[in-house]
Amino acid sequence: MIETVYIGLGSNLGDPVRQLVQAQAALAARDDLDLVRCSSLYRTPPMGPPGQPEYVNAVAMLRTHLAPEALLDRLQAIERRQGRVRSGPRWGPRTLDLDVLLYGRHRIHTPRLEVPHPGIASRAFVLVPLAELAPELDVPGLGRVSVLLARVDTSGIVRISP
Ligand code: A4P
Ligand code: MG
Repeated sequence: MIETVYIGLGSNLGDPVRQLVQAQAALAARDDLDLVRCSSLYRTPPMGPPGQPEYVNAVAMLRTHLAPEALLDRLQAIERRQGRVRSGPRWGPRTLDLDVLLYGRHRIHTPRLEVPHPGIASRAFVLVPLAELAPELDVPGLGRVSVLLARVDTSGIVRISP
């Protein structure tokens, strides 16, 4: 069964633009998934501990037959290859964060995965790039992306590349 999946990409350390471009290339290079489309990159104000650098965020649309946790394994391998160390504070700075935002219309609650990602509805840095790819998409349990986007504060988010 092939599913359409949306991945959130974020970085605020180690040249964030380069991190995201490299992550997109790593996704495109895999033969167990199809990178369909990527949003623009956006500069976004940090959510979390104060004083951290600005983030760069984007969303990628994939098609894959990988099961959700197998997909998460692949994403975490890419994070590790790009120097991600899981040691800092929650929501602290990171070289690369890859989140499974949506996996088809599935709702997943396991110790390793919450899908749809619990932050989707409240995070402008997710909704702005997601709306660029799929404004009409219905997020299971939450509603249409364009409607969710209209409810968040998008000030300070700047599109930095096509
Ligand atoms: N996990 C559960 N559900 C998922 C999912 N849907 N996708 C588990 C990916 N992982 C999921 O993740 C911790 C564990 O979450 C994983 O082992 C996985 O099994 P992590 O990446 O190690 O931890 P984290 O990212 O530090 O924590 P968290 O709570 O996921 O942080 P967020 O929510 O990713 O937030 N500000 C801006 N502007 N832009 C950002 O991108 N990102 C964060 C991190 C903070 N502030 C930000 C941004
Ligand atoms: Mg994460």
